[in-house]
Amino acid sequence: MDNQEEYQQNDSGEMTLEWAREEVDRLDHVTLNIAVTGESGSGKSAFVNAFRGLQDTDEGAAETGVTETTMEPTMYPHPTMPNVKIWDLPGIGSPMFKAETYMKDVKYPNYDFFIIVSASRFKENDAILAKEIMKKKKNFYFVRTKTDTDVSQEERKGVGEEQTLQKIRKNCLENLRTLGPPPVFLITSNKLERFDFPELVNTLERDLPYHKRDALVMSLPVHSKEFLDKKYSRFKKTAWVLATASAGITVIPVPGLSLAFDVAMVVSFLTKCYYSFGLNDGTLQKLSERVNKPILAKARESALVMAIAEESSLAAKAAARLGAAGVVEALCILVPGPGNIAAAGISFATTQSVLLEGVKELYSVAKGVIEMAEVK
Ligand SMILES: Nc1nc2c(ncn2[C@@H]2O[C@H](COP(=O)(O)OP(=O)(O)OP(=O)(O)O)[C@@H](O)[C@H]2O)c(=O)[nH]1
Ligand SMILES: [Mg+2]
Repeated sequence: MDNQEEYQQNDSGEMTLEWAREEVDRLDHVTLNIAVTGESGSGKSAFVNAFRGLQDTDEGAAETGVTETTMEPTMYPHPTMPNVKIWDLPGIGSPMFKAETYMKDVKYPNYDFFIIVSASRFKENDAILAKEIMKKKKNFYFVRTKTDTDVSQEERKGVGEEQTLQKIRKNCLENLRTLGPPPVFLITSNKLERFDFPELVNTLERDLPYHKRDALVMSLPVHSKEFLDKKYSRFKKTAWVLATASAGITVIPVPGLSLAFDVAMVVSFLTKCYYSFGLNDGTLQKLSERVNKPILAKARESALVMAIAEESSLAAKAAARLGAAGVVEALCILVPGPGNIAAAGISFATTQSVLLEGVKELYSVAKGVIEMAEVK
């Protein structure tokens, strides 16, 4: 304990070991439960899939297109972050879910916020639902889907995109007059980078407590360059936190244990980053097919991407990078007093640089992918 305290005193920055440990714990345990509701056929399931970075035809995707009204809340876990859960709720006003008891019936305290989806105009039930959500002091967001269809239909009549969007916004707000009116986000689940999805994400981020914000940013698919940059800065911050937390491990008086801990942590962190940046084979393969370019092959030119894809070699690479410092650490921990602090310093600097170099490499590959796919 003495050594840990000393480390904190020596650390002139804001990040103390204790703070970093709490952060790591929060990152591991943070949950995000998102409720998606709206009328049957409005595009809820397609939205749920898009939010999870899945295509409607992917394994594990929510079924779309079939006419079947959801009779009870259905949970869809995020494919790589199981603590992020999206719930497809039954529509309000259905025989089993009366407006008066809806919130209680769907177990409202479970959700962080609600997304009310509509493909055409918002109806009275949507406004009633919003009022009920407000009463329970939860946040809600109106999402108007299938905007792509409206824009192309109007274009055929010679009406420009901006004019169509204005018309839809005006119409939505008129229908939601009694509520304020609240902002409405026009989106298309087929292409999140179009229309207001980035704005919706910014708003959600602003409203969420900060540790849930990280979970949101890390779990959403990369849909724009700006969003990739946002993910990159989150992962850089996490690298700092993890390196700070791992520095405290040097006080464990078993040579080699610190290194083993660091290797496992580096592997888990970079793997998370790899999925979050959309660099896994499945995602890249689909993208390659969609834009008809060898994106997967290009990404695999990165040794780090390859190592993560083939799991086992990543641990060996991380161990090799961290190993030199590990020997010094093992020696230092046998020496009482300031030796431990020196070891913590070495461990911190090495672990941090390995994490930061890793995340930077993955970011540069992900940026290349976006450029190749010509996502704006
Ligand atoms: N063009 C376009 N089609 C969409 C969009 N969102 C959904 N759809 C299509 O609209 C149809 C209905 O979408 P679903 O996601 O199944 O709707 P739902 O609200 O889950 O329907 P229920 O589960 O029956 O209540 C499907 O054929 C989707 O492919 C969109 O943003 N753009
Ligand atoms: Mg559905």
